[in-house]
Amino acid sequence: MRESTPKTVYLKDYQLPEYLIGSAELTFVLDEQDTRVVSRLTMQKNRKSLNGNAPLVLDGERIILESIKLNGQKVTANRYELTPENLILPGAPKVDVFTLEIETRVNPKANTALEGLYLSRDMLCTQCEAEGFRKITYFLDRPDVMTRFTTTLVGDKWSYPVMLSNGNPAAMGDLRKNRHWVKWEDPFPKPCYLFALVAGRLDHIEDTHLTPSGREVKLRIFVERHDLDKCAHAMQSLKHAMRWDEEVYGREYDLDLYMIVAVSHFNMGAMENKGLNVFNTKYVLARPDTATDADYEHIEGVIGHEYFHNWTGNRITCRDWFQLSLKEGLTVFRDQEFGADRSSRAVKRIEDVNVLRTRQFAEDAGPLAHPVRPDSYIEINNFYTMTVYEKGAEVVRMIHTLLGKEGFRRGADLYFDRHDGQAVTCDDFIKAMEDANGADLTQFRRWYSQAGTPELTVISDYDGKSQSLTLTVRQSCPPTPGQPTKEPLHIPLALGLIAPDGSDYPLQLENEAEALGQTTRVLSVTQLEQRFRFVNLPQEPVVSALRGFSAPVRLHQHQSYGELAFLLAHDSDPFNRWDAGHSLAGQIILHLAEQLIAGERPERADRHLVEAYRKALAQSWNDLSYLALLLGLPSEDYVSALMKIVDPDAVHAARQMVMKEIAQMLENELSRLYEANHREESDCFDAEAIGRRRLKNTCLGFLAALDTVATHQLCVRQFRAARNMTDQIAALSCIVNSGSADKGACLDAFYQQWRDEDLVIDKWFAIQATCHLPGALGNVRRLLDHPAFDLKTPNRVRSLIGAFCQSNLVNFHQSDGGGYRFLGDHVIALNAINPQVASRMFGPLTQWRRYDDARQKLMREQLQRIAGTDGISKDVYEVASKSLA
Ligand code: 7MF
Ligand code: ZN
Repeated sequence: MRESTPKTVYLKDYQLPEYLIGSAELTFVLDEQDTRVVSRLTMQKNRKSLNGNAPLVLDGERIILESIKLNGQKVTANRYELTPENLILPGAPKVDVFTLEIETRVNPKANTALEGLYLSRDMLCTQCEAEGFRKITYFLDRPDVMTRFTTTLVGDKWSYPVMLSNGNPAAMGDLRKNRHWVKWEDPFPKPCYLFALVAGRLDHIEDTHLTPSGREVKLRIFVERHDLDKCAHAMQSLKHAMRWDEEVYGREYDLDLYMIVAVSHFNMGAMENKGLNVFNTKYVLARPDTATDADYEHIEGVIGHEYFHNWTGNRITCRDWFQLSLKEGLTVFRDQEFGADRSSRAVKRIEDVNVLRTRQFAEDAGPLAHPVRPDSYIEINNFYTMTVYEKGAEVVRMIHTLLGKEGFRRGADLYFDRHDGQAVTCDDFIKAMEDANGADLTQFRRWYSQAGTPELTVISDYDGKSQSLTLTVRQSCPPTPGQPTKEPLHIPLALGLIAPDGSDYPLQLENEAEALGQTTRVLSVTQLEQRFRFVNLPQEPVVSALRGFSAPVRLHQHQSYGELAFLLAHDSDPFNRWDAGHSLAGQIILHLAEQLIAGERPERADRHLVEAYRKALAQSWNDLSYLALLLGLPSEDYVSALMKIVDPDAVHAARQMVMKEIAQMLENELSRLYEANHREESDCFDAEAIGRRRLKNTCLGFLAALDTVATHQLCVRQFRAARNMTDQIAALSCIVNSGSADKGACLDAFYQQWRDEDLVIDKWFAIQATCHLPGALGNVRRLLDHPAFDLKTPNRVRSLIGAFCQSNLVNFHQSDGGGYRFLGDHVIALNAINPQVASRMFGPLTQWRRYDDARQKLMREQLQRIAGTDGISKDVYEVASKSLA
């Protein structure tokens, strides 16, 4: 058990900092196991703070204090106090401005939590967001303390030929004993969470970007030598992102140098440290034969995300961590739009909504539900959530929808102008949007403070006599932890009405003189119940509601299979068109699952789906990625979310049945489409080639469900001939999930081919971890002993343990609880190594209330076991205790 209950931090307790740090001159004498840090801080009392005589309380954890000097005078041990989390000078300094010089030591090699200064292979690197800087030196580790940093790195020339930090290199020189030093200056004051240093034997590629104002920016991507041939795509992505921010937001980069470093040990995706982004190798390295099309897309997205933070996060930062969505929601919205402009807008939107609806909706319906701007936390690292990021992005998107493109840009301009160089709140952002547009977002603000996914019910009533349609729209929001009741939200509801011939009606509300020619309207839903009456509709329309997924809500509409098939065939809104098919397939799978649960033996699925697919396959399409999405069946996650009590076996069996039935009924069409789009090409990455591969591999997935010798051969043929990773991995995945006799040989061949490429070996682990056949857990357990597996490497942990627990529902939930015990064991093991990774791993257990009694009991047992373990971290404690509450 924990010795004491960790303390909760509340938004309502926010107070201005009592001291500020104008500048920090840091010197690091680098060593794997004993790095010395000398920090010279220019400090002052904060005139805005109410408490002028507060003691000086610095944050610091797991560091060894050597000495302190105040204004050059040594502070003796009786004049300061050390706790596990703070260094306290009880008597406030008499003067308003003073210097503090602190010498400390840390051990990067012992730091398996990968927060603060740590070792990734031989490379020293840092991760400071949110509160990692306090593991490097004593400081005011809060985002509203913005400091000008100068960093001098001293190290061995052989071990650390490259030594990087934020800003511009200012000076360097040699020292005795084969050592050298480099001094970096960052002219922009920043919170310490944006500090970074990297040192190691690194190579780099270089390019330049010319900004509209004529600044030539050097772009460098640093990697280990053997990865130099996998950086080109990341560099192109960076250049595209820079151009996009100039064109769409009028924002350009502000230093002469932009550096990205790829490290193989990293807790998350990447980090936007000023001028020195640190990335998980997964989001930098790509070569056609090692990375899939999806990897290429993710790399561009993450490079964009971190680059866009330079304005939304770094130039303007968060006042406190409750405001995290100020930078993250906005930056995710920006990276989503960048992706939409770079490829297919419809496909990007569908992918983003899929993530939101399966992962964020589940979080919002579970014990860890919290508002986009949380009210409290125990461990801030647990609040880098789907809600803060993805729902936060949807909230920004709704503002964009309500104000329009130009209005949103005016608001953004005012926001940048008004708050540049400041640490601000979500409310400051909304205020800028309001002020620039004369808009009133008072009610809209509730999206930031109310948790839970709103339910929106749309009922339509057509009256032939008056040729009008009345829509009744109701909203409600379920209770969430700490929020039993909710106020109505301001929901932008985009919709269209489709005539029987498939064309959109021009929309005219009853109080309007004429239709304005618009076929999609955004209605503002603000009350619990509201009516909208559309007129001039000679025939009964089909309602296409929530076009483009205009609000993060659960939409309830009574639509027949026939209506859904009609929308799938005709909706002019590509998102809704896809969603109609998805929802049709989802309901048909759900119905089958319910029949299976009731002990019936359904013979076949409803014909609407096969017929709708047949129609889609007969059409000609420009955007093949879109067609691939249209044909893809909803995930087991999505179908599970539709059930009151989730039965993972039934969901899996029903989905497999539908998969197989489509393959049987449409085998010729799917085979033809497969052959028509199959090429053995290695390095073609235009949208068309990507679309072809996506469609072809979707067809292959269906055909493989037939599980015949012929389909085995088809997969093995593609696997052997593949010259790009997309085709190779798609084929291997089909093989692993089939009864193919070549399974073992293909897995071995793949391993031997790629044994030196960590990121590809991650795929090898993940593909086995997500195999839906019986026995997967046993295989996963065996793979834990594989020489390439390592609990200290987060990517490996995620590719084996994470993939099994999050993406292999049928095996993770096996009824004897083996999957739960497996996860329990590893959360406990990881807790001692890396609390952040441990705590992010057991999401699936927190959803225990959604399962049957037997599974609930087994899942709860594991949560209790975790919560009761000695030495449990704050991270894991918070998630376990909240999900049991
Ligand atoms: C795209 O947000 C979208 C989200 C924090 C770490 C990166 O830039 C970040 C960092 C976490 C979870 C998701 C993302 C990031 C982090 C992320 C990355 C790319 N400030 Br934790
Ligand atoms: Zn971010």
